[in-house]
Amino acid sequence: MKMEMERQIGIPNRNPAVFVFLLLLVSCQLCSVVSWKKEEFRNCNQTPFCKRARGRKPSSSSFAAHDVSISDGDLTARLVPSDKTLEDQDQIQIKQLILTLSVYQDGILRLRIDEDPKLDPPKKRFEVPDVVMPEFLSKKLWLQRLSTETIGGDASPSSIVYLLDGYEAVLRHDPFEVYVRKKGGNRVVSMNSHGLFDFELLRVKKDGEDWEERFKGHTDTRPFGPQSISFDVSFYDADHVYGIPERATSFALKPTRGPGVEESEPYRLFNLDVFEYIHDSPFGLYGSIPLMISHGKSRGTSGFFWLNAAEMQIDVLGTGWDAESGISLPTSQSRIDTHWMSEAGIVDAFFFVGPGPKDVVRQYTSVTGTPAMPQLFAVAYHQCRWNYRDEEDVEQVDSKFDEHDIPYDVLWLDIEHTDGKRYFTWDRMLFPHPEEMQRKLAAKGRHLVTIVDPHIKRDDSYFLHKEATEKQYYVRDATGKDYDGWCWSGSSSYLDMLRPEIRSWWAEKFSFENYVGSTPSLYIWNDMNEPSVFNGPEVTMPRDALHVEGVEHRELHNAYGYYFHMATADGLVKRGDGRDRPFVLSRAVFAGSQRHGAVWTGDNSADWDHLRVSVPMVLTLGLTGISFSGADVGGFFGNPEPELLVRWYQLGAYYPFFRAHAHHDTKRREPWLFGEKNTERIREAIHTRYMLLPYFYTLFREANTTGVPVIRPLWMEFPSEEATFSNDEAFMIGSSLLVQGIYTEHARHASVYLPGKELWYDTKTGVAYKGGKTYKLDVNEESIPAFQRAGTIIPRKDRFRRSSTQMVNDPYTLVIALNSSQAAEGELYVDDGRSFGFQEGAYIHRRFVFSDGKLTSVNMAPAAPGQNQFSSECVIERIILQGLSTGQKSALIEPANQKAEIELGPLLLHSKKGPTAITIRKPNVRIADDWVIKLF
Ligand code: NBV
Repeated sequence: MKMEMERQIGIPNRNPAVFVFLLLLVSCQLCSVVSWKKEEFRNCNQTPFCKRARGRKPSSSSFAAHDVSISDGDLTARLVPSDKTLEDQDQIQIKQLILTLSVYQDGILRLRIDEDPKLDPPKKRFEVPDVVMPEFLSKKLWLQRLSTETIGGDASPSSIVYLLDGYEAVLRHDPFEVYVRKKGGNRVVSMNSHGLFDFELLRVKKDGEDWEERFKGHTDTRPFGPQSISFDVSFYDADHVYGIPERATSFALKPTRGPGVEESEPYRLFNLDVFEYIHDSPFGLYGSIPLMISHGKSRGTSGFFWLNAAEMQIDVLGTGWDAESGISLPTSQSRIDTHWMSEAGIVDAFFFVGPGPKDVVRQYTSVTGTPAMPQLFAVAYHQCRWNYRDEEDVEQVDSKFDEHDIPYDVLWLDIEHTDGKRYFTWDRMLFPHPEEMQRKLAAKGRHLVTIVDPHIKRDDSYFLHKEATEKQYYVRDATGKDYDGWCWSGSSSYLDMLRPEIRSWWAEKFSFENYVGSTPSLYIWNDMNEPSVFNGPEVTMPRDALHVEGVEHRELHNAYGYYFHMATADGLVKRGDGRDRPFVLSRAVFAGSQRHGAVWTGDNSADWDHLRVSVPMVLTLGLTGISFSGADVGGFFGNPEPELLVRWYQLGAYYPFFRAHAHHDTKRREPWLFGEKNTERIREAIHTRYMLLPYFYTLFREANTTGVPVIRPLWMEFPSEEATFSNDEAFMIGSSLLVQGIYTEHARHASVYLPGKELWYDTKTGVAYKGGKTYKLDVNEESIPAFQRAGTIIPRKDRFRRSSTQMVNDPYTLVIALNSSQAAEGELYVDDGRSFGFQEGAYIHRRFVFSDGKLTSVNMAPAAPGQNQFSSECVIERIILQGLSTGQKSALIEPANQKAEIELGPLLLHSKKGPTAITIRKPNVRIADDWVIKLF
């Protein structure tokens, strides 16, 4: 074990004293590898800004808006404290803030509050750059007019501006409050309705002032004193709130405070490397997206996003928490109140009016960008392990997949493939021929992913460290020296990824010339980018470390990994001829990460609870823009029982990102190691994913154009069905497929709620179930329940291949499930699967419509100049029709005027029993063409 530890952390063991010291230094890290050590992390009480903010009572101080006017198309005002506790006018003068309200297309209100530059703050507060899309800024509606009136029983006037047809934004002057409401009517989202707003101004230290904060032997110098911001946000007509990943907890967020609520920690947003995280906790994990979405039966959906990268804590307040405050808000509307607290930054908040769930995700992704369009291979199955030992191991695993007829697309190499955790290098003993290894995989259409972490080994002979030191590219510590922390590579430094020129420099490192041993089939994995620092406070970088222009790490912490991910993805775009789309998997997440690649939920454990919680985790990421995500299939820590592993494959086959991964201390668990029966089940699960690749890829394109995630909560498709609002177990893939996971051992039954009024067809048996009911269904170990919604058409590719690349020319199957009007619709999106040509219109996009007894293929691609640059000879080889009530016997294809074989028979290919369906055999119509198939 000790030897293993030394190898892992690269500790020099020649000098015993140094060894003991370093061992102690990393012991916290290694203990936490064993199990979650709660005490390694701060709770709210140990976090002064959180404790202070949580202790505030409604209306304990208030600010009033003065000099409200329109300037440069925005509404602006001065916020002046009307706080009785401020002793003299000087203090009132000093505490003034500037408020700006801007309105954007599609009903988006942006609220900014910052210090007044005229009052000479000691420095500029940090505003997170490169998250808001430049296109969004051009959608600003220039406000011209302001109307002022006194609303309801208010004592002070309000200024009202137009937001969207039927909606308006309101600024009440005293005490100041901002909200969005239906024109003259009900509220949607409000801020500071309870007067919890507070804004601590930066200060210059006076003699004798002690602002230092200490935690577990670490001291935070806090040179500008406390600088936190907090306020309350209310969501109206809301039954539940969701979002604010990343954590392992229920999908609908439970209240954290209030009468009758079991008081817990607030939801924490602080990117941390939490070892062996537990499956039900408000504690923040590797990523932070400060977007909360509310949903309710009576009105629909709304959202609130605070663009701020400092530590944030959010309380969801249980009904009645404000009983003694004397504040009266409209009682005709139900409400969920929340309390947002951040350590630093400014208020830069966005209100989204919805009113549907898909409207809110569209509005949010118009601000932060829609998910990148992945290459097709990345949507297929990935095989990972810490570590595939050497080239021989890689070759064997690769050939075993073929031997066992299991498709896979990507093999992954973890940190051990490098020369002493120096990224961009290879351990040449273990991987002497990396190019050849990649070429062999590529010959079967497969790809390799290598890991590149942000900790750079402080070794003078390491080219990256040498250059970064010379160019002064590292983050500095509070004293101004290059920050030196401990990670896998031993003593390490971290690049200041906030600086665009450092990101460009980093991107260059991925060119084929610079990354020796890389070839065009190699892609990248960014781990530890929270950043994880073994000997840092809470296993991360000290908050008083310094970035460019004196930005403190505390101000941008949650976005550090985002910039790292961005620079890496950029590197893959730029390498070679710049033709291929990048693929980069990141552990740390921030708002906008969806533009740079995929995300996974980190180091989960091989147990049933972690299998279960992976669904709300992935759903939450999807709801907050990150459509391309998944959990480690099998669980990272521990050894799954075969039954758990099989269930995990069956569920994971529906995660947008589908990868098996395991810790190096676990037993090998490639799909063929658990007996013939289990291999068969896993093969079947992976094959299901491959069959559905055309459907998934179409959904990825939908996410890329609209922001609507691939994996969706049921209420995104059935917004008025209350029974779906807190369903954590089932989910939709697109709008056509409902999947119910099995989360317990030896399950023989599953309780499944099928929403809506139409039928649902079991995808394995074809049995139809009427929507609007909960069913207790028999289940076996062969698969988990999945249902196709009546009224939909799903495109598939059913032929068995080694990898997605080899399926490119394969024919399609269309599975049609008719609704009660004997109609159905579905889409198919196809492009070359790898280049950026689709952005110039090089793609096929069809809508298939079945109605009046005929199936029509309609072109959805606009007549763009590049439209003809991509074509495909692929045809549809089979059409399966479920739910046809009349007895048509023939099919006629137009315009070719040809007949196609039609067959009435059992739905299942290999079974003579069960429900029947009509199959149109070999219509062989091209997916690129317009055609109609008439049944008669
Ligand atoms: O690089 C090693 C692992 C990796 O396999 C895992 O997926 C990451 O989440 N990494 C964390 C560091 C060590 C974890 C104990």
